[in-house]
Amino acid sequence: MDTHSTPKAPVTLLGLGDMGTALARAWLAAGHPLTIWNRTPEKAGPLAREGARTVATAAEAVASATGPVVLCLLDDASVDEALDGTDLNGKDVVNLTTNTPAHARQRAHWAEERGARLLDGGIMAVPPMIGRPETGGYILYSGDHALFARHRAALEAPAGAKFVGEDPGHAALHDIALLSAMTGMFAGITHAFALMGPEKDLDQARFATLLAEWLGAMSGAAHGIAAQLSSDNFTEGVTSSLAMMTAANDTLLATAQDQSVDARLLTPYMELMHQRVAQGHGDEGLAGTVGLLRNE
Ligand code: FVH
Repeated sequence: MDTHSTPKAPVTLLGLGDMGTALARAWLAAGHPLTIWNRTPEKAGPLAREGARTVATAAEAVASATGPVVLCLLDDASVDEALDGTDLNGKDVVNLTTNTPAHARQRAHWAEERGARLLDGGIMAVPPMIGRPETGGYILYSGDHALFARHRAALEAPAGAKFVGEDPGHAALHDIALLSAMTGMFAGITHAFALMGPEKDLDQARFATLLAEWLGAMSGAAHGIAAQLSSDNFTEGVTSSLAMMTAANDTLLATAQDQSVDARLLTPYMELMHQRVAQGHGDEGLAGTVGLLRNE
C-alpha cells in the first residue's frame, strides 16, 4: 500500500454563501488545507469545525495565502469591497464570482496592476452538484493558461475544470451564453406547462418526463447550427427548414389561444424566424436567425 500520498495544495477562499460553502466542503473532502474568510463571520463556524482555518479579515486571508486565492462573492462590486486595502502582490487569484466578460477583463487588468495573476471562472453547477462529478457540473476558466495548469489539480476538486481561452473574458462569455440558453429553455418549459395546465386529467409528472426527454433529444440541434455557422452555409444539412417551422408556429399559436394561454414567451422568437423567411431564406435552418440578433 502506498502511504506516501502527495500533499494537496493549500487553497484560500473568500465568500461562504451557498456556493462558497459547497466549494469549501469539496476542498476539505479532497484533503486540501483550506483558509476561509466571510464578511459575516458566523458562516465560517461549521466549516472551521470540519477542519478549515478561519481568519478575521480578507487582507489576512490573502496575506497568508501560498496557493490560489479563490473569490466566490455575490457580484463584482462585492469583490471590490472585500479586497479593498488587501495586498495582492505576487498572489494567484481565481475569481468564481459571476460577472460580465467586460468586468472579467477589467478585473484581470486590475489584478495585474496590483502585481497579481488572475484566472476568471464561471460555475456551471448549483451548490448540490459541487464535489459530485456524477452530476455533470463543471467550472469554466479563462486567462493565463500557465496559471490554470499550475492550480488545475486544486481547481478540479469541486467540479470538472474546462479552460476556454487566454482572453480573461471568455469564461464569463461562455457562462452567460450558457445561462442565456438555459433561460430560453425555461421559457419554453413554462409555456409547455401552461398549455398542459387546464387539462385536469393529465399527469404532470409523466409530462415532465416526456419534456425532459424531448429537450434532451432536441439539444443536439446545437451541433447542426454550429456546423452551419462555421461553414457560413445555413442550408447545409437542413431537415427542418425555417419555412416549415414558421408554418408550424401558426399551429402552436392557435393551440395557445384555444387553451387560453398567453404566448408572449414564444412570439419574439417566432417573429425572428418569420423575418428571415420574409427575407427569402425559408430554406435555411435555425442558423439563419443568429445573424438577425447580431444586426448583421
Ligand atoms: N448558488 C447558485 O446556484 C449559483 C450557481 C452558479 C454560480 N453562482 C454564483 O456564485 C457566486 C456566489 O453565489 P452564492 O450562491 O454563494 O451566493 P450567496 O449565497 O448569496 O452568497 C454571497 C456571498 O457574497 C458575500 N458578499 C456579498 N456582498 C459582499 C460584500 N459587499 N463584501 C463582502 N462579501 C460580500 C456574502 O457574504 P455575507 O452576506 O455572508 O456576509 C456571501 O459570502 C455568485 O456570483 C453567483 O452568481 C451561484
